[in-house]
Amino acid sequence: MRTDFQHLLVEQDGAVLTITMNRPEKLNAFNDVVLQEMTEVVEAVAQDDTIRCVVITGAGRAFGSGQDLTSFAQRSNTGDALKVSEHLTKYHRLVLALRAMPKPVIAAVQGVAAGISCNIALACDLRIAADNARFLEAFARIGLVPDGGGGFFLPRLVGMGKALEMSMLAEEVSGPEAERIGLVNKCVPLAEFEATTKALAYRLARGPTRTYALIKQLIYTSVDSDLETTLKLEGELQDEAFETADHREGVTAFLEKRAAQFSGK
Ligand code: LHQ
Repeated sequence: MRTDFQHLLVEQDGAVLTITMNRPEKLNAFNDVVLQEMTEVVEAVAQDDTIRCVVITGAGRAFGSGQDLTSFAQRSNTGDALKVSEHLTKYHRLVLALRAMPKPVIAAVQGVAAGISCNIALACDLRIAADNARFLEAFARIGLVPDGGGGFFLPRLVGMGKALEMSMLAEEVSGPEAERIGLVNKCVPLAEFEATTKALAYRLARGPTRTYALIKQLIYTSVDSDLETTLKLEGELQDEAFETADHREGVTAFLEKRAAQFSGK
């Protein structure tokens, strides 16, 4: 996988890959290059067995400020406007790749996460926030509906009432509040943010990776399914998990009263 990107920093340390959106002067707003580069990396990582956990974060004082509105406005002014739904299909490809990633993806959010950047964080499996985080479904401020899967993720994470409140009022939700309402898994003081993210990422990277992929499939499918269908899927996925080396290692380690050494296989 290449790592020489224009607007991303991509660093692999052991089995953890960190993708840092790197346009700090624009608060890491998504332009076409960021979107294309991010999609390229995310799709490549899915195929790379040496990577067992992915962290997505932002450089500077923000996670991301959403779609770059200057480049979008320029397009409209030059008559080069495209149908927005066509543009959104590129984001949809990224969102779907994140959800289908056969390993855990963490969004590490410090500073503002606005618009589609917020919803990219929601597409990740787990979210760590610093206490300076500001989650903003900014869309209604500019007369738009939440996109990038926001309309799907928000009610599933925080319930319909909060989802509507965040989308209609378009007010910032702080890191501590985001933890309270279930928008993020954990909010920590900014001074502990990097260490907490790292500890979680390395813990997951040492885990039973193939089983994590099956867990994602089970949980993500179940919220749109019924009990009987989910129980059937559970059986199929458990058959797969049962065959993994990590399952055998987990049981052996338990019986030998030692910590399991998972290989991700
Ligand atoms: C920006 C941006 C930005 C460009 C800050 N673009 N420069 C998808 C498909 C198609 C169409 C439309 O939408 C979408 C999805 C979306 O994501 S729509 C939502 C787009 N995002 C927004 O509406 C958020 C716009 N930004 C803001 O409201 C504020 O900048 C936030 C709340 C993010 C941060 O506020 P502050 O911390 O006060 O920072 P700031 O406003 O001073 O921004 C710093 C700089 O970053 C500033 O540039 P400057 O040259 O003045 O220093 C901003 O213009 C620039 N910037 N967001 N999205």
